[in-house]
Amino acid sequence: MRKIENFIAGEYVAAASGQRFDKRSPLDNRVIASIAEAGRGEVDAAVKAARGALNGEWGGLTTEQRVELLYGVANEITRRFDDFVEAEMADTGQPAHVQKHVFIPRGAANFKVFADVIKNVASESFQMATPDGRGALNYSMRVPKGVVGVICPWNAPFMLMTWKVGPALACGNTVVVKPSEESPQTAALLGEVMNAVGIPKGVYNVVHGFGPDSAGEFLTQHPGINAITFTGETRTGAAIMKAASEGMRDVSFELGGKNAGIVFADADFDAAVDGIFRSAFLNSGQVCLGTERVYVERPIFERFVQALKVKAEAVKFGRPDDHNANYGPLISQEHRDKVLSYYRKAVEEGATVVTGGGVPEMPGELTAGAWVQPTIWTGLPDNASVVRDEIFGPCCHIRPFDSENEVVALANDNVYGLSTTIWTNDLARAHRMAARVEVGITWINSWFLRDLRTPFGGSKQSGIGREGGVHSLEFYTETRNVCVKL
Ligand code: NAD
Ligand code: 6OH
Repeated sequence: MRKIENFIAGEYVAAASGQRFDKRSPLDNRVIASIAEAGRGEVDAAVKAARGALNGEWGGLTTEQRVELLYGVANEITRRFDDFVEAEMADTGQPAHVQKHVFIPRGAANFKVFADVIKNVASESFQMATPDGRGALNYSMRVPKGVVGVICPWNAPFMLMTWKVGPALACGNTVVVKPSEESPQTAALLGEVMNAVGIPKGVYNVVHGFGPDSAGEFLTQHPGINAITFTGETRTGAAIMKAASEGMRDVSFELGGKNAGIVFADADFDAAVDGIFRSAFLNSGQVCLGTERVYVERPIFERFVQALKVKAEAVKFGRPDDHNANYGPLISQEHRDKVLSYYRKAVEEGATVVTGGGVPEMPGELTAGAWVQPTIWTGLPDNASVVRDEIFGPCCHIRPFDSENEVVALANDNVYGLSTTIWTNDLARAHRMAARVEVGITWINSWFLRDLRTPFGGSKQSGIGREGGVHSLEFYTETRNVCVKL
């Protein structure tokens, strides 16, 4: 069993209270780690360390020096690749191939890409006339916001944490990170990387714990935090926004989704089935960008439902390092209870269960894990809770549609607006749809293709602000104007 400590001012430290909590494996419910729970004292020490670094060595570095250090972080993550893969697999139970090909490489890229972005930022300047005829020069500079609180979810822990820590550090801030209580290990491991590379102590700090009345809340309430960036549930975002209003702290939120996948009859059928399958079931459906509502044009509806069913029934459950398996469990028993409650609700609301709806039979100790079947429903009314709520599990409801206008209205009839994936070979229609579906991210004939320079974020209740490329600078820096009399 691992012991995971807080990481404050470059040192691994337990909580002064001695308080710890357990992390259980999603595979078999065994306790795999004991984690130090930060109290107000540890959060305060972490914020002070972050402020000290900002006012000390880190704050005095040039952009070029920071950029070199961040390249070093990316390289060191790559050197310790197997350790990150192993830690993330242990916390999430998700297959090795997803960690190796998607999530962990993205962690390294998040440092490299934002180092590149910051190297290439230009600033504006204006020459102005003055009454004495000598004139003045105005120029702007981007300065760090200060100490940034980073609060993260469990579904793609390392990728989503570094997506915030990378740009925050590139812009010259320091951070205090609160990883999810369900996925503390890669955030802890990143501390070793920071020390190995020579990132000054206090630049990167990690406090562990829960949300309410624990490290999450203590961090968001701390007056020494200048801005808060959060990925997680919309409800949690609302609580954090209240805390941030004290002291007028800025927030950046990536929140929930109930994303629509839209398939027109003219689409490349096999590509659409593959794309919707991936978008609904990757990471056992625990992806904010995932598709839980699928709309299929009527002429191909039945054929599409059958094709998706065949793929869903072909998944092979098993341990992340089992080469014969390709499908993992949910993150926890608690999350499984939530997902299974929606599986029951779907039946109560009148769904036809096309496939799944329950728990797969697992061998031996895996019976105690958080496994659920990929599930497909049809036949639900548009106001069913299963069609409206974010479930965050491996499931989708498929409904036929007859016209472009109808499917736009259906897609937009939800409080969320994170992303959509649209499948069609009609170019003009693809662009019309892109303009009309109310989301922050639209994929045409693709899904989860990510260029890290592009704006990323949600509309409606799916978020506030955009991160990615230069958009991240809007949040992680402030612009200062300097006026020089000539
Ligand atoms: P969550 O909101 O339950 O928890 C996220 C983090 O917030 C955790 O670290 C938690 O401990 C902390 N937290 C909880 N209450 C808090 C409080 N009152 N104050 C401060 N911190 C608090 O979310 P989750 O269950 O970990 O993640 C799943 C959710 O995240 C889903 O809704 C999913 O859609 C969303 N998500 C969104 C994106 C996106 O980019 N839009 C990406 C990934 C996940
Ligand atoms: C949500 O589960 C996945 C979010 C993805 C990103 O934040 C990203 O940068 O690709």
